[in-house]
Amino acid sequence: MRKLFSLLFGGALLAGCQSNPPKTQDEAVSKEAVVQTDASAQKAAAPADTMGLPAGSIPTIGSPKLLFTLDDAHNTPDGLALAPNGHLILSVPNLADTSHPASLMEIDGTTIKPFATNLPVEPTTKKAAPMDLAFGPDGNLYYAENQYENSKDFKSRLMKVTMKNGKPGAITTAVDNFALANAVVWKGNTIYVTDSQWDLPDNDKGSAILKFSLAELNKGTVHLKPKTKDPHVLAMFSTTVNETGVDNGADGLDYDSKGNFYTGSFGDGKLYKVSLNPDGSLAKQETLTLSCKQIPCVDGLIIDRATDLMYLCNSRENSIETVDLRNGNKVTTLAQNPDTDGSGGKLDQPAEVLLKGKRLYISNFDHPVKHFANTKSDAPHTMSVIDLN
Ligand SMILES: [Ca+2]
Ligand SMILES: [Ca+2]
Ligand SMILES: [Ca+2]
Repeated sequence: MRKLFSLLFGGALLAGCQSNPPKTQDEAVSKEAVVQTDASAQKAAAPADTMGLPAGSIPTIGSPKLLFTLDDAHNTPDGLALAPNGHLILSVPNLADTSHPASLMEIDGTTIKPFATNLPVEPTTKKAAPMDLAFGPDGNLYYAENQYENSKDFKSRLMKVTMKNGKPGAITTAVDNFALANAVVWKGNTIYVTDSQWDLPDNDKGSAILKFSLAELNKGTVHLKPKTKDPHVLAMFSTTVNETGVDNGADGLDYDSKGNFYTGSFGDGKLYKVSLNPDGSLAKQETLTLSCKQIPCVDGLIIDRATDLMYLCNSRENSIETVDLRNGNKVTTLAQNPDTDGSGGKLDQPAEVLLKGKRLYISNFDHPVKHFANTKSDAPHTMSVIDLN
């Protein structure tokens, strides 16, 4: 037993936790500058935000680079999908300023252009609100919709963009009656979708992962039954509401090299692992125990299945964290900034990440709630990248 303990302890020591010493003179100087700025800011801000993030508590780590500055008509970039031709598709729900219609953009290297601009609005809210998106095995593009900020009455949808010769064609409703459809991922012929507000009659803090087969979607629009454990529900979660007051649950979604799914809660930061039986039904769901650092808020995430390293957006603390799923769920902060407007590629409430080769693409959502490091939606509206080595 003692040997086991010493082995475990030794392992923990070997794994080591981040201490973030400045690596270069520039970094040392900027770290110093942050400390000085925040010390004066703390005097003014501390009394107003004692339950949240004290001013000066957010360090500068890493140096994400600016990829694009978007205009005011594209004020809230969010979901990212890798297209079959290697381009990226970006969703822009414009939730920070809904006077501009939502759209999809296409990214080819360092250029960005409109991809689909006339997204079908939901009939009652009169808005489109695309979030995460992914190409299916049928070659078509599917996007989740977040109508929750427009209506709490289960108006969100999963939409299908029919692709023809690499161009978007008709856009139709694949599934309706979500509360807040958020992330999507295809695995084989099944699409998995998180609903961050899948409440039940006895639990208004509910959220869920739901799943749909391509064969079922091909038969026509699927109508979910709100406030029930609909047959499409794979796993359900419950959010413990903290001082942010946010009860949104399951958000980002991906799977590891063994086919286990992971989602994280936006409201309380819990990370969940969901394992399936060979027939696709739920085998087990568990809350991950993290080492080195706790994460208070999980937005978009992606797993590099070559290494089972997860990259996730810690929206509240304005950072990108990695979670090493093969090494004790060790959390390391890859990049972090205090409150910024996004200038120069600094993080501005990251919401979604996509890994292509060694480049990590980051959408800066910049649409905060209370007690977030990011305090306001502001121009510039930006995409950042981090080149991994
Ligand atoms: Ca709720
Ligand atoms: Ca901004
Ligand atoms: Ca901002």
